[in-house]
Amino acid sequence: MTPALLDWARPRLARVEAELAACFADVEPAPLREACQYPILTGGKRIRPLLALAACEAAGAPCEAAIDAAVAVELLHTYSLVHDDLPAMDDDDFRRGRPTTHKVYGEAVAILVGDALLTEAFARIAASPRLVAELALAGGARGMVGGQYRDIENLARDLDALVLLHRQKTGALIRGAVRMGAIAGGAADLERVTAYGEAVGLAFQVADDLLDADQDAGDDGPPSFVRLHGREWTAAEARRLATVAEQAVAELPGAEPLVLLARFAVDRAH
Ligand code: GRG
Repeated sequence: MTPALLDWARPRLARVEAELAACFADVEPAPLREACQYPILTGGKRIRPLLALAACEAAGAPCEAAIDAAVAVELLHTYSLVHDDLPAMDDDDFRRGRPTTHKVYGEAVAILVGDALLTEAFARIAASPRLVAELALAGGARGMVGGQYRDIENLARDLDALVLLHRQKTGALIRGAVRMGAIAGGAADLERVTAYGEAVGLAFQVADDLLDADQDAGDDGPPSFVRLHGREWTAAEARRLATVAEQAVAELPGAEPLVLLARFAVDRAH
């Protein structure tokens, strides 16, 4: 993160972390509580909650107005990682540098942990039917679950299909995060933040492909932007999408954190 982004993000991250740390505190028995808290408390960039808070502020409201929306989005994101890491999906042993939830607590408990995080996400925003509808659209079969299906069924064989997959799998929740933040902040018009969220969502994934390509230089493997079009095209596309995002919100007063976050979403790959 750049110093300007860090200055803005630090107190807000502390607020989000405190809320996340308090989740499931009343759950019994203790081993279930610990299992639910494990994936929440093992780091992550928290980019989705930051996007929600930034969109709330761009709507002219204090970020506190979107804290439940921000926490809900991160809980749903974390559930998706816990389930994605399971043997039936990506079968990963490590996440964020630590053993995955199923490696520590077993597969059955990890499925329950994902279920609990997903359910808790909706409980956090239950007072707002609009936020519930946004999160359901972003996380469900029309969004993230649909994208994950396209991924595991290997349905993305050309660029258009790959873009659609990522718009759903990663993009929908990022779009949802900024829309939820803006709604919580009382925004009258969601058009610009939606265009921003769609561009950042795709930019984030394009940048992620670049990072993956750095780690795995082979030609084999699932279709990716780098495999289909090469590194140079992919890096240029990430920058183009970040610019589209910045321009979408350029005229909103208080959009500076959104602009800095759009740059962060792609710059982590360079
Ligand atoms: C299981 C329904 C279901 C969906 C899983 C998000 C997802 C869908 C799978 C994760 C696999 C993956 C590598 C997706 C690409 C998007 C991405 C880079 C996700 C990781 O998000 P970050 O980078 O993670 O924000 P942190 O750890 O920072 O929270």
